Amino acid sequence: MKKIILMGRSECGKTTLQQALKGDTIKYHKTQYINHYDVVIDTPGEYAETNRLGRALALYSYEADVVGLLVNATEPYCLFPPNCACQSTRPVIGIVTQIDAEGADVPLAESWLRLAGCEDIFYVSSYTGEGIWEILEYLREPGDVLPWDSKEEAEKPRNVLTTKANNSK
Ligand SMILES: Nc1nc2c(ncn2[C@@H]2O[C@H](COP(=O)(O)OP(=O)(O)OP(=O)(O)O)[C@@H](O)[C@H]2O)c(=O)[nH]1
Ligand SMILES: [Mg+2]
Repeated sequence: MKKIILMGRSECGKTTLQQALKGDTIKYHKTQYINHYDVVIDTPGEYAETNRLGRALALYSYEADVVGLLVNATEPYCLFPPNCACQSTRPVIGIVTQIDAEGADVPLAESWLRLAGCEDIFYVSSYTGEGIWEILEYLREPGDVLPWDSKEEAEKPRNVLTTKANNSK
């Protein structure tokens, strides 16, 4: 698999997407620092929100094959400046997350990602599994065995154990 680094503001769904891609049960976990999970580099939203910390993201992007910029479909604004994708030395894809959520405005999120310079854009719900297969297919390399054998398997609704709202920790 190509290694992907996920970037986006806090609560856009990076950690949940990483769990959904791996077929794990969804459990809320606030990302505190940059984590490598096999082929996914999960980053804290604060790193994208804070100029000084953003440099860590730039550095870590060199360890990835692909950069994924995430925008939650319910977000009222976008962090990514126009054409920021051209600063990357890696291909940059856009990922619209939480497309199942109430009030999701997918075309608006997509337009922000296009403005940021993303040509390939994916649309996902880590809860329902929609769009997960397309991302796995994009990341797949010859000889890879995916956690799922088919689109139907990959896009089954996930078991959501805890969310930010009901997380007791
Ligand atoms: N409805 C819906 N909620 C989601 C989805 N993905 C994530 N969430 C919820 O959104 C909240 C934040 O998700 P996280 O994956 O922790 O967000 P994050 O981008 O990793 O946040 P930080 O670690 O703070 O940077 C959690 O309560 C998730 O359960 C989705 O596809 N649909
Ligand atoms: Mg996280």
